[in-house]
Amino acid sequence: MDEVTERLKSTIEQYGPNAVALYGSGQLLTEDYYVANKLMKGFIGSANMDTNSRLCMASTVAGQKRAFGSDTVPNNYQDLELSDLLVLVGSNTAWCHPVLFQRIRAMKEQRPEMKVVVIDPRRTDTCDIADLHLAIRPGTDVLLFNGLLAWLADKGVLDQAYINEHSQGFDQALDVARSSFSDMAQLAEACGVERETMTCFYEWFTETDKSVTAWSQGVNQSAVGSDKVNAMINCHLATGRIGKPGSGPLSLTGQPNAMGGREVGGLANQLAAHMDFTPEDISRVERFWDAPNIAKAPGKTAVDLFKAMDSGEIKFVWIMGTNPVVSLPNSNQVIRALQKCPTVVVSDCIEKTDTAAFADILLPAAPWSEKDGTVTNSERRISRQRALFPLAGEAKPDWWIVSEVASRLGFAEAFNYSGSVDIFREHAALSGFENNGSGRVRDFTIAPMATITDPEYQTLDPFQWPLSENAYHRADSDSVLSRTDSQSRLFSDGGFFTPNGKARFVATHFQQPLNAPGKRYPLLLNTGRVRDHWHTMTRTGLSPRLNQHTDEPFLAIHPEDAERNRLSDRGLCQISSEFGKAVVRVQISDAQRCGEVFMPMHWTRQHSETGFSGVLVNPVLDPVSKQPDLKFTPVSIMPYESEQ
Ligand SMILES: Nc1nc2c(c(=O)[nH]1)N[C@H]1C(S)=C(S)[C@@H](COP(=O)(O)OP(=O)(O)OC[C@H]3O[C@@H](n4cnc5c(=O)[nH]c(N)nc54)[C@H](O)[C@@H]3O)O[C@H]1N2
Ligand SMILES: Nc1nc2c(c(=O)[nH]1)N[C@H]1C(S)=C(S)[C@@H](COP(=O)(O)OP(=O)(O)OC[C@H]3O[C@@H](n4cnc5c(=O)[nH]c(N)nc54)[C@H](O)[C@@H]3O)O[C@H]1N2
Ligand SMILES: [Mo]
Repeated sequence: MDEVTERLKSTIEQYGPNAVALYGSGQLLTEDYYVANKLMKGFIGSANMDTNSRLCMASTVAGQKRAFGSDTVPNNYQDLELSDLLVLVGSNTAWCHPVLFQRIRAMKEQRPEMKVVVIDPRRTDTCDIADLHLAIRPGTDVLLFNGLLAWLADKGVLDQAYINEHSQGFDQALDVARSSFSDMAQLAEACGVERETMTCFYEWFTETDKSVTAWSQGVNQSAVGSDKVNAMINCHLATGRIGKPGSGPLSLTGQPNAMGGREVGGLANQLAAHMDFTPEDISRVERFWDAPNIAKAPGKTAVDLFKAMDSGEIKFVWIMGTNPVVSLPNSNQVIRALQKCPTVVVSDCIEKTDTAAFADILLPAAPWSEKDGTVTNSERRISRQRALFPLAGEAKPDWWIVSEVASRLGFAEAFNYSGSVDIFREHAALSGFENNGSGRVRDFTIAPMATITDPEYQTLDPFQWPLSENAYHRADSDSVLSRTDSQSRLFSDGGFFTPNGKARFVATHFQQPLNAPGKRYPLLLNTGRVRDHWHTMTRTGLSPRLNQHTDEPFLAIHPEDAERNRLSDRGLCQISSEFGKAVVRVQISDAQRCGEVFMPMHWTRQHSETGFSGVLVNPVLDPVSKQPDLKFTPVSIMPYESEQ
């Protein structure tokens, strides 16, 4: 602790606060995240704190803020079950949100009229429940939804009253949508699907007003991810299908606390509690924290943060609950950056990881099952996580480690927490601070929780935000809180968080990819998940049973591409991109489109010397959200002969 503190102090003294960075994770609990963000942005005085949510949710955050003026998911999980048409875009729900998938499957069995459409270049296990699968050309989602908007206008199913009363910018969005294709035949061709398949989807969307569009990384992890989000939201705003039972847009978050991190300001362009770097918000947070040194402008986002380490601008980094050597694009640059950075502190619950290998100081953090706090899921529902086991060895909760360093830096008073409940109360108080009608009101509030007692926190049931003053009431002075609303939805009657209260249509121009396959790298590499591994396998890799489903890294490739490249099933192949090389086993599969290959993101140097996809992936970013396009890298492939 002293060493971390000394190095932090001397870096700040010598080079200023912006030479320091913190890189966090959607696997931290809200309380951990709150404290880390407070230390960086309020006390160290730099907004160079970003999180792996930049690789995960940033495009949804950007898209929702553009449309709604706030990072709000308007609907609930229940709406998936109430919908007549569920559109899953870029989401392998069966493998990645298995609990939700089982709910959808069960409901579909009960309600045969419910239709499911899957939009994914690959035929995944999610297609098992699909009535229609659109195996679109990667990156063409904007075009597909621009086409849908134009179709809805042509069929006269717009909700003109909703558009007039609650939105702005519709005409321009429709003009741009129309101008992005010439006719249905050309549109289908550009999206790489049969015309009949496409129009069937459009017809189904026209026929029912109970439609939910849910999406995940096939949307977010894209050079045009924010536009994909807005192209989908545009269709929902135009039909008034938002925040209603069984209809609305629904972003499926990835990590356990990818939403909670956004609530406390984990991203470099957020300050705290859904506040940004406006003069009013800066002043408000500064006063609330009594912060001596509040950051005044956004900091560096994930990929740029590591670039700044590579160029020597950042000289101290604290990595908490994430494994960037594996999960960031262009890993060779990440490795170079960590080698150059004079101080690398890593907090992890596992000793040996690809990132921990570069740590000057490795801190033992308590993981899930040993720590205590809250997380927020995709439907704005905050749940308690409770420790099941005592802390192992010297491990400590992340909030404790950060608070301890903060105290040693001289900020003991502001970080004097006796447990996660103290932090939760403070976080709740900040959410309600100057947020009751004076000035611009913020969507995120759990204000009544500011006075929650210790026993109430221990037994707290899951609840959704926003939590207005009257949503909860105390049955008597010292008993538990009783819940009065079980499902909350927003925006069905407008009430957006933009300056004039109206939602914004965003004109989404269709753009050709920057980094397209060509002569040298003719195939397109898509990366993602397998059923039984979690991310960089630091934990699932330890379980023999979980290793059975997929026991080694692979490259899925269409039979024609395999033949053209002289690859045989189960043989080895070498994959090359402009950024690096990998060697893995070939898996010939007609679930792939021709010209496109898929490789899992999970394997690391701890498990496989050569089967690691991060070295290949290009660091192409969405210009709005700064989220990297992890699904679209040009590569070349050849058989690999081992030298023996
Ligand atoms: N088993 C398992 N479950 C997990 C995780 C895990 O590691 N393992 N991680 C969790 C996390 S953090 C996340 S973010 C979620 C991610 O959950 P998902 O987003 O469902 O998972 P991915 O496999 O990353 O990608 C989803 C799909 O996007 C498709 N796709 C690629 N390009 C495009 C495109 O241009 N358009 C469209 N429409 N689709 C495209 C891919 O083919 C892929 O099938 O999963 C969570 N759940
Ligand atoms: N090529 C490619 N890359 C991707 C993606 C992709 O689809 N393709 N997906 C991206 C997405 S959506 C995500 S979310 C990221 C995920 O990428 P990472 O965040 O890098 O992956 P994890 O393996 O979850 O890393 C979590 C680390 O924190 C440790 N840990 C677990 N719990 C705790 C805790 O409570 N405290 C602390 N201090 N440490 C803990 C784990 O041991 C592990 O080392 O990957 C991104 N990278
Ligand atoms: Mo994620």
